[in-house]
Amino acid sequence: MSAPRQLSTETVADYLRVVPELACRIDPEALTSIDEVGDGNLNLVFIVRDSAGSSLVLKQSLPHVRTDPSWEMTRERSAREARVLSVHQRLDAEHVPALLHFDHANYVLALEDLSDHAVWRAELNEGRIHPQAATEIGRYVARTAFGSSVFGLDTAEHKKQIAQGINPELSQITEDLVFTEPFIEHPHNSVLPGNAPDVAALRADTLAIRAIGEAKLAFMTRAESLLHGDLHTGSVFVRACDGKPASVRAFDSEFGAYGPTGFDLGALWANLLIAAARAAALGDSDRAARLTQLPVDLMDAFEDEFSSLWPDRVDPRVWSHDTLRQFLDRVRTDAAVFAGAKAIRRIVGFAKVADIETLDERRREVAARGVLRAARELLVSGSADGISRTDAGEEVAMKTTR
Ligand code: SR1
Ligand code: MG
Repeated sequence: MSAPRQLSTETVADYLRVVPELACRIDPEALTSIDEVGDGNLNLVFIVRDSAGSSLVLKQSLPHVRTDPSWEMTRERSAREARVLSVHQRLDAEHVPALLHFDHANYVLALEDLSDHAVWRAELNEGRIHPQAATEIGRYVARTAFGSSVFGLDTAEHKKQIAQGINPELSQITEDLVFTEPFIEHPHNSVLPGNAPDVAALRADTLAIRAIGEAKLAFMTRAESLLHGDLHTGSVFVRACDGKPASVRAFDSEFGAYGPTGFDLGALWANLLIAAARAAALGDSDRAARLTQLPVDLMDAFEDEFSSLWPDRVDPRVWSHDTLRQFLDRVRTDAAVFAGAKAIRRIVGFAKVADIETLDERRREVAARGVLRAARELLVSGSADGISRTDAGEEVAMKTTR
């Protein structure tokens, strides 16, 4: 087997010439632009356009973390992403980019070009909220969760899907980076000197340590549905203008694996909490208050959509309305707990977020402290009470404006 071709802006045209499956999508002899736009931690992303106005995205994994070449990482993550995306596309095509082709030999996904969309995190950081995105992502999680769970698949198919859906290396990264490293001394961690006492308090907090341990156990053992796996605001595209229909798409599902359904919801919740902390730190309490509403919208939309699918459950003989209610209550609690875990990792651990990092040092320290305190409450209480208009985001607003 030959070595994978390495894509660059210089080699994309040659690459396209040898992929017949893409010949009807784009003309390699008439390319007008090839832009490398990857801004995540891991991969190369090229937007390719031709003179007929066609375009597509080529995404290629590297054998290491993009931002740290000494950190080796399996390129099989491209195959995991292609698989998760194709399952999610079947279950909810409205909320994911179309997968046009997957070239396993070269670890290249060809994807629908969504460059008329913007990354939600960037929009939030510019003060544009796109509140409908929380509702749409709630629906996306519901449809993909129901359709990949025992409720939506017959038992033999479900077992096959779980076996095919494992993602050991990237799941371990989440186990380490989210559920372990922020709670111990680790070279991946860093905080401002002013936040060191906040982190020390968290690590000395026996209730927080117990809760993160339970959350890690749940993440590692509860294979409820095929998760996106990394559903933060930087993994969501939004389009809300230009005369085109509104559109919200979840992309970048390379961390996808079976896990607890509340994990994806918690990931988004955490990043909305962080967005609220940024707004509060900048003195915009109105925007902070509006952002605190979004986890409510997210969870409500998830529940409404999941409930609407419930009549199609595989086994209505024993899965009653009570089963649904108990399941939804547990997902709500899980989402709160995972939101706490995911918010803490973005403040303390590897892979920080622009929402906080682009603040000046004084505001960053205050915002980080607010996020850590709110996240600790979510993590420890795991309470659906946390999802209210006086929820953790507002807590952040209060603490960061004091
Ligand atoms: C080494 S990967 C670091 C982080 O980037 C991704 O976005 C995931 O969140 C992962 O934890
Ligand atoms: Mg990513």
